Amino acid sequence: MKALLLVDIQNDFIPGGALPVPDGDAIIPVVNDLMPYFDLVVATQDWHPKNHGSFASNHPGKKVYDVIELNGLQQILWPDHCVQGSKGADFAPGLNTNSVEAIFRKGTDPGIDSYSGFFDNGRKKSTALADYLRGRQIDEVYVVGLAGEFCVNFTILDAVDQGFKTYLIEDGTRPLNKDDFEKAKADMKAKGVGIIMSNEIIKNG
Ligand code: VGL
Ligand code: ZN
Repeated sequence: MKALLLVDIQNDFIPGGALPVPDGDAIIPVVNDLMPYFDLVVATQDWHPKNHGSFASNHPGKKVYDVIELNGLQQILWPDHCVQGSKGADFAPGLNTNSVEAIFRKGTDPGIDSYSGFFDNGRKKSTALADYLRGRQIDEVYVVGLAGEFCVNFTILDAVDQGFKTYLIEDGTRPLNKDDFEKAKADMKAKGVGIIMSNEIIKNG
């Protein structure tokens, strides 16, 4: 069985948001068109408390994109984004959420960031996404969302690690930085991830 996993398609990650991914909103029609071809659609939501340790605003003297050590892990400092209950944390307008059967929220612990939809960055706490997928007899996971080299990339690497046959649908994502995304894709390929375009699903669906 095949699942489509929507990673962080939220207002703050599209143009006009707090941490906008260039052209991020262009994925929305692609993602909507893909949904009917899957046995299951699930989503993740970046969902930070205001005092989250990844926010530069919580580290006096530091600026956005500075790198600090947060509880023993390297942490890039971000603008405040996806604050729990804020407009920025809502799903992006136009995203069809009707067929989303479950939402996994991440980044809720102020002391640690969580790029992957499966685990926090220290791999200490699971979101139970892998068990949920297994419980639904999923063996193939197709990933779309934002941002390509961060949450999409780390979600994909954990999906592989958890034993799922994993695909990146390339026109269903956009990166913050193109060069970093190219490196991430090479890493994914080396780990056996299939990199495909949405028309390969839609035409064969
Ligand atoms: C993300 C940076 C910080 C993402 C989330 O969804 O890629 N990036 N929080
Ligand atoms: Zn975040």
